Amino acid sequence: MKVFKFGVLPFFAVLMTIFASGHGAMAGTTVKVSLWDKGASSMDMMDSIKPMGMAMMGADMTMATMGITLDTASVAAGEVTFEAVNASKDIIHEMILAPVVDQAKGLPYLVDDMKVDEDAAGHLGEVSELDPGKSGALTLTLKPGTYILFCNILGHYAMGMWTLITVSG
Ligand SMILES: [Cu+2]
Repeated sequence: MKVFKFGVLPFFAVLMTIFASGHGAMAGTTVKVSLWDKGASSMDMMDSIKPMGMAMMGADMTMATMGITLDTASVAAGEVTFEAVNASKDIIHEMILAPVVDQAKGLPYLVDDMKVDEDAAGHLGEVSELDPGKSGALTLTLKPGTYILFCNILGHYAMGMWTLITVSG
């Protein structure tokens, strides 16, 4: 019996690893979210460009110096995990999810605060304030529809830091 004692623990470790990965595969879809910017000067154009939040007038997204990029534009309804990475070298970013009620109207925006009104936007969850290089995850059960992911650090939404994702039934 002594001979087996040494073999039991590694065997258990392998078994647990298989169980854990099998469980993960059944837990819905994963979306990889990159929160990026073009460096510390990304906010410099804040006063000279037109705001680039969703449906903001005159928005030219090609001018964006920060943004959110997803590895997929659509997912199936059900459990969805957003794995957010702050790819910036020097700026804090975050990721907030909200439903899009009317793409033409955009999100309720607090002009003086330079932020989206998160409560009025129907905020569903977030990975808040990630330091450069840090990551975090958000898991939600989503119904079919269009959703927006945005960063609500002061001024970032209007600088173009948002993207859409479609959840299909
Ligand atoms: Cu940001």
